[in-house]
Amino acid sequence: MKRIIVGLTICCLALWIQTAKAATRTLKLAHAVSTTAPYHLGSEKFVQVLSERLGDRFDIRIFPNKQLGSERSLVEQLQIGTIDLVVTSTGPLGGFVPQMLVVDLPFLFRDTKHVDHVFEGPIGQSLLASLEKAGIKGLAFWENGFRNLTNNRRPVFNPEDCRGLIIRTMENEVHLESFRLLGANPTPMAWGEALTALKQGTIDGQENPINIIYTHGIYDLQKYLALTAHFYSPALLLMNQKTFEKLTPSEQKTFLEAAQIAGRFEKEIIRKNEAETLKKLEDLGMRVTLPDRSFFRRAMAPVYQKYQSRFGETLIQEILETP
Ligand code: EAX
Repeated sequence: MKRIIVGLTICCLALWIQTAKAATRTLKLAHAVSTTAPYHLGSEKFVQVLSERLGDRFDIRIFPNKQLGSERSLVEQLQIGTIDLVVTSTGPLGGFVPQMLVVDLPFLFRDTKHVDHVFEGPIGQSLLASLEKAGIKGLAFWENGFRNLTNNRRPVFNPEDCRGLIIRTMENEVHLESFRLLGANPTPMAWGEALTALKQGTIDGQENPINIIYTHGIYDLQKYLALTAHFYSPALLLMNQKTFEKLTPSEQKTFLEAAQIAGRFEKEIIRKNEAETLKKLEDLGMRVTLPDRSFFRRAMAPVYQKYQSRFGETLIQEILETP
């Protein structure tokens, strides 16, 4: 009799564990940068915070380094739900939600303090909300950083030095137009294709934040680095809207909080390492120039006239006037 009770208890326990395990929901998180880059470190932080707060209710599988595709492709897969979460720059997002292009305007953001005031305030919230009409839940703004220009042809001190350079840009019409105004020859491509093109020498240059230039070995492929900081490039942790809506209200709150915590962690990594990483790039042989950014700002300014009718002059003014 005792044996039967013990046997039954073991069976019930095994069944309970099986059921509990079955309740674990697997979610796929993807990004298109290396596993040493801040997006990846931020993704690991996000998973850690969720696990601390929700135990093993969710199994978040991270697919790094373009394993599941380029940033634009990852957002397309997110929309149809084959990927649940994506970390991406806003670069390709203008193709999904046109008003996101506003953040890609040249010299729109003064510094990281201005960036945080905009994206942690009502403007940031309204931009996140604008993603929902595309089936995308923006969990939080993270950071890619201020973008700088690299090339293999010449040191860059002013816009004239960019004339004729074949520069890869993200698939972003504001970025393309801005570089055309410098007299460069911009060509849009996904990040993976850009790395191949740099290796093959079919383009002269590219532009990216210091952390991307370092974590993707651009110092081995490009000689000159001009600290133009011509665009601020936000990043986002995105979730498929329907998958987010399937979460309980408490789980949704936890996902949003974990995204914010991981975003602050990711930004801090970028910002506290910027000076040290720049020094490493110089030690690795890159010749760094400090152009007068006002010349670039003036040369790129006409792009505002072209796009403010799209986003509304008010939004641009609100961003510029944010302290
Ligand atoms: O999001 O494509 C780019 O240049 C991005 O800055 C990079 O993939 C990180």
